[in-house]
Amino acid sequence: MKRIISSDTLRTNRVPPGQHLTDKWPVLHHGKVHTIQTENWTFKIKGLVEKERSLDFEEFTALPQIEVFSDIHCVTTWSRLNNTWEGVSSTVIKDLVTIKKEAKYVMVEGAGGFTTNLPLDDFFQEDVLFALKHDGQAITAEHGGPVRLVVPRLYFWKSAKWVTGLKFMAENAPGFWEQGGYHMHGDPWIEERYGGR
Ligand SMILES: Nc1nc2c(c(=O)[nH]1)N[C@H]1C(S)=C(S)[C@@H](COP(=O)(O)O)O[C@H]1N2
Ligand SMILES: [Mo]
Repeated sequence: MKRIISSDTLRTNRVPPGQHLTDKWPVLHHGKVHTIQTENWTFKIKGLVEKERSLDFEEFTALPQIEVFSDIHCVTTWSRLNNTWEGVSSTVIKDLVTIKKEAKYVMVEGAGGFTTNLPLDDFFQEDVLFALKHDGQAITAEHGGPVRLVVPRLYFWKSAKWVTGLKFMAENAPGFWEQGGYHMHGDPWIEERYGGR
């Protein structure tokens, strides 16, 4: 399996401004914990693609997988270093559908109507993945299993739990937390916490 070291883990100071370290892994989300049976799980790729596509859990987990070593930075100020993830690289999506050239953003969708928006430049970084495992164990329901997104270089609210699909878009649009005032981008190194594009 290809191993990717997220570039932020190579910084001399790995803790962004205004953050403090925790060894624990807090559970944070809006609403309830979704318990998803893998038999009922589907991943839908919609929006600005030549042909929409849907994969079931068996098809999704048969895709080539990578391992990513990364840090987590939550906007509520905790950071957790040294996480190892396994799953499907975001770049694999490019082999599954033809993305129209007008597409510049993606809305990631999670169970229960959760959404979060990302520029494609951020979404297709080499360390972004749809994680199936964390530190060798299947992602628990509390942490967004069976499949959650992980976007190591942005605040953790962009890492959608209980992922159910993607919608490619020409224009940026705010997702769930972004509609609630979180930043449209969310770079922890320049404290893109609340408000702003
Ligand atoms: N589906 C869904 N995903 C979500 C959220 C949510 O409310 N719903 N919250 C985000 C926020 S604000 C954070 S900090 C992380 C927390 O992930 P964790 O509970 O695994 O630590 O999930 C993110 N993904
Ligand atoms: Mo968060």
